[in-house]
Amino acid sequence: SVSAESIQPSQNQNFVKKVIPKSQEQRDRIKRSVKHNFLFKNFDDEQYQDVVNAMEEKRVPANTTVIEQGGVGDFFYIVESGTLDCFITKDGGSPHKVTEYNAGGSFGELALMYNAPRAATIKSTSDCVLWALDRVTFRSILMENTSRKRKMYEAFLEEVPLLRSLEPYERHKIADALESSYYEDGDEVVKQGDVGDNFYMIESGKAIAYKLAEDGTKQEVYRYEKGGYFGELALLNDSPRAATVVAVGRLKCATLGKKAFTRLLGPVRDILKRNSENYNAIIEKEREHDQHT
Ligand code: 1OR
Repeated sequence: SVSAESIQPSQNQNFVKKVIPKSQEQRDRIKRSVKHNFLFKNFDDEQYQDVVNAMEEKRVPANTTVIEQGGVGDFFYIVESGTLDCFITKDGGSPHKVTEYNAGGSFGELALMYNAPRAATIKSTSDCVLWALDRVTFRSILMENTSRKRKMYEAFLEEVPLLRSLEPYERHKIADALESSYYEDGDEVVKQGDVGDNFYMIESGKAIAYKLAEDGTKQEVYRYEKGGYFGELALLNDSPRAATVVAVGRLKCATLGKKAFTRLLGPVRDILKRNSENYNAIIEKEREHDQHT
């Protein structure tokens, strides 16, 4: 299993930067490929240039094994185009598919981060254009960010009831994509009627959800505390925000964008849906209550 202790980022500050010459056209393609990849967020110009310089273009035909489970970790990969499947073989079992990748996806970071054997096999399902980043550059530049975030959110994500059924690795991927946001007492985090593009989990503090009736009266419908979540409905149903959520005291939320929400919370989609049916029950109850008073 993966342990955080084996990570020593930035041990290698004076490494000789690797430069593989590239055309402007290749640089443009890399830029498009990493645009939506969280691992490349918050890079300064120099870090970004160092990473782009070190990348190597690899064209692989369909049905090529790019990474073999148990093998030695040499490269981290970013997908420019094409599709790949990821398989895991447990002791004595047969390979089962755990995930897939397409343009903008990335894989192969674990063996480089933890000096561990490859945890999975990755095989192309169509012709692919990949950008490979060597181990030294990965460890020097990409790893610091990645391991910092995984560590920062690890304890919190373990405490979120919604995510309990996920594998540790699935929570790591969520950590990569999270951003924290802060609110003061009374701030509106989401507003009823707005378009929704984020999902929120409460890291600390409290919040209350209100529904606005047509006559302008506010009705409290839900209270949240640490480990609770909101903002999923608009993303699940492509609908406007169904309620306004307001911070009670200082509030800190871990947020996921819509794309990451869809991709990373797929495994708990059923739980999200099931829980959201409770909202209707709550609102029905309130309504009945109102009618009888
Ligand atoms: P790597 O360097 O070990 C194989 O090479 C890559 O497969 C690995 O890095 C990850 O980038 C990727 N568990 C471990 N590795 C995974 C997983 C995974 N999925 C993709 N990779 N699990 C599946 C989670 C959906 C956990 C299964 C228990």
